[in-house]
Amino acid sequence: MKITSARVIVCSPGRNFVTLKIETDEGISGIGDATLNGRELAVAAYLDEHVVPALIGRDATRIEDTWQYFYRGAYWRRGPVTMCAIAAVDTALWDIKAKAAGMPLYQLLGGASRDAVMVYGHANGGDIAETVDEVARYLDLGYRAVRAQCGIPGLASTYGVARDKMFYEPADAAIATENRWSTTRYLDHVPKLFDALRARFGFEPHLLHDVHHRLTPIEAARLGRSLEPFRLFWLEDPTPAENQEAFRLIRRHTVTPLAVGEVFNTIHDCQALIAEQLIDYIRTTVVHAGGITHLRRIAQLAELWQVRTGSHGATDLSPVCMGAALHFDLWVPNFGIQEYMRHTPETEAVFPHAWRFEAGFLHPGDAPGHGVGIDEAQAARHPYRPSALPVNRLEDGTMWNW
Ligand code: GCO
Ligand code: MG
Repeated sequence: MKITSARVIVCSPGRNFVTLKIETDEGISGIGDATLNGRELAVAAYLDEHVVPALIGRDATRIEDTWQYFYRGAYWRRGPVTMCAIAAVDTALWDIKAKAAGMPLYQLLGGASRDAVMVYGHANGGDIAETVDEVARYLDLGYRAVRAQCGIPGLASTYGVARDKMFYEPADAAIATENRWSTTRYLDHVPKLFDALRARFGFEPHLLHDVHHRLTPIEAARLGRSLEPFRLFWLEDPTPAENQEAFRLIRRHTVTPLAVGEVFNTIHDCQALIAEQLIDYIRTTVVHAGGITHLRRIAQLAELWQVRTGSHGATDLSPVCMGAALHFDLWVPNFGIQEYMRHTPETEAVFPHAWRFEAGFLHPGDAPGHGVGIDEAQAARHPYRPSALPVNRLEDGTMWNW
């Protein structure tokens, strides 16, 4: 089966998405997500200039060889732009192979290891009372797991708190908006939030929290310890993780489970975190970590060390990525949880999908392939709009991690 065409489709149905569509001489086509939030056109150009020309004429069934060709063949290894581009090719080829086999993708991977995939929602509010009500809303929708994010007294805005509660979209301006940050205020406030949540809901619902890379290792250790009475499912991205060794320090001080990896793009970013058992959940996902082919290698390394998966699933990961991720999740033996931030109705109209939500779980559906399509006429109605993620500064103006 030969690849006859490959096209990059950029659209913005409420937010930007980059999609690669690959067509073959057998009339079977597949799509892959290539969206890198705030840097979308860098990946589109990488695909257009450096990947698409080399795809034409290749054997569409040679997924592993194609992965190796674009990874080793680039000479310049790793990095988010390269790995998103490779992920898009890989996802589209798995889609094609599964369609050719007449199977849902999870069957090709080895079949279902569970009935459906537990997901968590992203509840947020300006203050504790509002956040508690938002968590209640998710529990009413059937969620078993909810991530809770809350405004911090004295800070005008912070990560995770949205105007539109169900569709959190941080990339909200052409030039990055500036936030201000105070670790002291934050560390004082977060335990009060989880105290209020456990007082209202008890210990049955799983509760999660995202620190969004903002603490130093010793501050993260202190937060983890102070949250221990509230038994979190996980504490996410407590400190930036370029330096994997930093987690040794956090781990020495707390038994709060740790989840890391949404900004990682290869197995080399998390090798020490996994092999030293410094984390409990690895959050790499299909689009940012080189597709199904590479995510599988990461998950299988993690399995050796009883680290479970918890893939990133924010709104900037398109429904195509979500579809592929759900097939992966249904199969992967060491599955933990899947993030699920809802997409807007405009996005859903562009990307019709077989996956479905029921009582806190997602199922990828049984359509051949990954079960997500793209309505190109709808996509054309939503042209690209430049949009950047915010930046963050300390109260004295020092640049910090957003
Ligand atoms: C999450 C993430 C997101 C990111 C966003 C960046 O856990 O959902 O932290 O909210 O900020 O995906 O593009
Ligand atoms: Mg996160």
